[in-house]
Amino acid sequence: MLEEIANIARNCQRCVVLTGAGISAESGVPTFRGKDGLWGKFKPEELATMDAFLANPKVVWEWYNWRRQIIGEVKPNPGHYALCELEEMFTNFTLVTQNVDGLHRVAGSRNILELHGNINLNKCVECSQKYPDDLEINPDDIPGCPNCGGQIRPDVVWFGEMLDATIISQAFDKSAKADLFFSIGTSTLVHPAASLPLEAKRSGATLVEINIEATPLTTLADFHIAELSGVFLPNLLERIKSISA
Ligand code: BJW
Ligand code: ZN
Repeated sequence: MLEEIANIARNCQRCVVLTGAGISAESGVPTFRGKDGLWGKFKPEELATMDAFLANPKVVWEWYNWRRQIIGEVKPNPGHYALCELEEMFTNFTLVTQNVDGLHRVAGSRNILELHGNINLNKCVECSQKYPDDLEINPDDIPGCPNCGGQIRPDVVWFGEMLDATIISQAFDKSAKADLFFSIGTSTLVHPAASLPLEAKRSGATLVEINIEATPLTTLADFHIAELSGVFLPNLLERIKSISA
């Protein structure tokens, strides 16, 4: 399969990659679902919704501070770095990520669409004014917005909230025009992100899924690679390079 995908990639111009929590798992960032997932210990509707925040901002902030600490200590892994190099091999390349950890940027990827925000940024719950990423939040004493007095929250997209309209529309546009689409380390359960590979496939792209487990996308994908992304992606990169050499 490696050989076949590398050959297809050589002949494609417009590549879109969708990543999820699985690509950062080998860096030590917990995923959301699955046996070691965050949601095993916490219910998403108790933490990643505005209702949860309004009901118990202290618990929600404790959870985000815990995740910020983990993310602050980890580094990109070979999967992230392979995607940086892959970016240079296509005329048109877009990296769409659901991750809020910023590791693609740290690794050096350039053309990134962050669908669900960035965990290190903050905004006001009332007026949406953004606040700097070095603002440490004490869950027992959450600061008020200097503009309006509203509470400060993480600048991420919670369930029931709209994604940034420009970013999601760019992601759909690129997906519809892609000739090659990779879905990497995502359970493809959360919409609208989960619709992107469907859009690409509908428009004729070759669909490659890299996930250690099967997902709702697996039966639709042209290829399912049940390997760690941090192992498969560097191998794929080397194979593509050897074809072009
Ligand atoms: C590896 C690996 C390794 C591990 N190598 N693989 C249409 C149909 C049904 C429902 C909806 C719909 N449209 C909207 C909805 C509602 C909702 C939704 O989708 N619900 C579903 C759960 C049913 N969507 C929304 O609410 C979205 N908003 C919206 O649509 O607005 C319009 C609207 C407004 C009002 C009413 C209705 C509609 C917003 C979704 C926001 C999601 N937010 C979160 C939290 C972000 C902030 C934070 O991080 O705290 O985003 S939830 C969480 O899930 C996070 C993730 O980005 C997202 C996706 O998870 P991901 O990345 O796929 O991770 P996992 O853990 O699920 O999977 C990891 C995978 O990796 C696994 O498969 C492993 O096997 C694999 N793996 N190691 C390769 N080394
Ligand atoms: Zn405000």
